[in-house]
Amino acid sequence: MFLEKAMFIIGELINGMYKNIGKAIKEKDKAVIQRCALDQIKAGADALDINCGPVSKDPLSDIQWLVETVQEVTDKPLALDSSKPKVIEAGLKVIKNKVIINSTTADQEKLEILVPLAKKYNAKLIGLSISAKGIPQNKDQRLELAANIVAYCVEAGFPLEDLYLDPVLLPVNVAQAQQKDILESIREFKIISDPSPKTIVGLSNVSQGTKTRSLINRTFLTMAIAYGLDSAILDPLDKDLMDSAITAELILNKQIYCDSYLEAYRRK
Ligand code: THG
Repeated sequence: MFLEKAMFIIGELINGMYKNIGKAIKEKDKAVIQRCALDQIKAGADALDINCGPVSKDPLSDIQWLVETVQEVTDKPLALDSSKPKVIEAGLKVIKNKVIINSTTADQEKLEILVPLAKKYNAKLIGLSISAKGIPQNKDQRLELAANIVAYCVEAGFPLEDLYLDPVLLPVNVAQAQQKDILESIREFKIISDPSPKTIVGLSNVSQGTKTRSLINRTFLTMAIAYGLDSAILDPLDKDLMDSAITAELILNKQIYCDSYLEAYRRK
């Protein structure tokens, strides 16, 4: 049976925003970081996001320490997550595993640095459909910014199959009227060019500040998968969330049904 490619899952938990990780970075406690890496992989993560968090005093050296610490226990791809190109560049200097640059915006000054770096390191690149002017308020603005990123990559000879466009999820409790437009952007990003770019979301953004986080995350993810989502940054330790994702893919013929398909996925 021919199966379409399954979703690419990036574990979000190595992020200094989480108290335990922030503390481990400060104290250079390798065991906490390595356990967090291995737990996420065991739960089905294909790659790991690496983010030193908002309070890091020395992000250039912190990201290098995180990358080296994680590479001691896994050869899965790492997503270097920072809004500062200098921090990403520092992480790239010590990378051995496959790498994803997370992320560029549609701003010229970021594209100029990050697209050549992605080429140099053979990295996949996440492009956020935002700019210094702010977060778009509708689908047309998201598409315009995404198309700018695609055009830059074409011009620079960066392969579009390695570009992941991110509409940037907003919390449903503050931006409820935007959610449908965000879902539709996922479908429309795919038809900006041929070959298609890929699509990705940072899922947990959608439920920030709400009281039913897990339910909102898995419902949004299921719907986004129906709109053609290729990849997500999420908490793979949320078993209900992973089960929903695997089942949505089963319905789309991206997983083979057997009575134990959930267990079979985790043994992949
Ligand atoms: N797109 C891309 N990358 C991203 C994001 C995105 N990287 C960062 C973020 N968004 C995705 N990762 C997270 C990680 C944690 C949370 C949300 C998104 C989160 N944290 C808890 C909170 O803020 O409530 C922290 C709780 C705690 O301290 O335990 O929700 O959109 N490309």
